[in-house]
Amino acid sequence: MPPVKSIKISIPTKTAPAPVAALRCEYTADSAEQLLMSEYVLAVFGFDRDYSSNDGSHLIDPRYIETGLTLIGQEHLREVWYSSTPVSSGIDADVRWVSNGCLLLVSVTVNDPTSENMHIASYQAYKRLLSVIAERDYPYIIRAWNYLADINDGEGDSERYKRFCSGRYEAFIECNHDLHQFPAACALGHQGGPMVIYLLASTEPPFHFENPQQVSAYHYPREYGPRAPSFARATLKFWHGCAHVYISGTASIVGYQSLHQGDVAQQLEVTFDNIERLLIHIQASNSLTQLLQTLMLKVYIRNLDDYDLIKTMVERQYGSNTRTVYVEADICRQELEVEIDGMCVIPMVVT
Ligand code: 3EB
Repeated sequence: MPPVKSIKISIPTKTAPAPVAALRCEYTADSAEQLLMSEYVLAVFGFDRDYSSNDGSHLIDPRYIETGLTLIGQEHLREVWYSSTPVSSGIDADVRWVSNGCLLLVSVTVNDPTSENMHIASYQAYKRLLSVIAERDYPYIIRAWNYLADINDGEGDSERYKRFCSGRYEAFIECNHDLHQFPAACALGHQGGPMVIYLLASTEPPFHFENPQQVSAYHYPREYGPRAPSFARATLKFWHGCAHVYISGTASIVGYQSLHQGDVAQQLEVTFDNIERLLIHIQASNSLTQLLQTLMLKVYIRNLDDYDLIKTMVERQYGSNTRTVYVEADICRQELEVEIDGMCVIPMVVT
């Protein structure tokens, strides 16, 4: 892989014709059933774990992924990914997949593992996902999403998140995955139900980035668990006519330490700062303002009581027009109250 420094991106000053992106992401109030009628819909992500608003017919479609997360302040919103070309989909050995020629999305849903089984469940889920992306010739992972119940249950090394990290790490290493090729990711706790893991993979390699003011997660010290978390802080992928930046779950961590325990407002300020520094680091000379206009965010909130404050601060930081969903979720470190992930789009000409 070429060194990251060799990429030059410049945003055209004149308005270029709108590129046809291989992948376009939105939040929508349209029903999953309606969306999935289109062969240009790659995936629909539900925040609706009791399926109450749907008749259920979409659940068998491999393009439907229920995150198990619960929305705050909004109802019946889902995330939809559109492809510029018709997609094909199927199920291989319990792995649901959908592809459009340049990208492959794979997902698994595993009955809520017991704490004792969390390590092996995570290992097996990742092994299955990694084998399907290899067999289907989309070997490069761009982004991973991990949602599991009761993520902070268990003391010390027995915490479910730490066990999850061990299984994931072992699956990656067995597949000869290099630390520096770990994808952008998030890992959050939902309020119960199956563990859901999905990966976005591609035929061409992306570029992974670290945050200059954070220790790489895969180098976290031993006190954070027997196996460090396997993820990059952000991943840049060139699609046709644009590039996407996938921002990993970002929280109030500087170096490797959590800051401002018990103070959600200060934690959020550090999170904003981390996202800004990360984007500046990736963007180098380009306009951050322009990049921020394309942001799409998920805000994970541990305590519902913090929603109003967090929403006010997020809207002040990114503008009230920024596409955002707020969800109830446990952050993987007990002392963290809030985490943000998302993506943004760089329209570009490569020089
Ligand atoms: C952190 O920065 C917060 O284990 O996949 C963020 C993103 C976090 C991804 C993961 C965990 C993960 O360490 C937690």
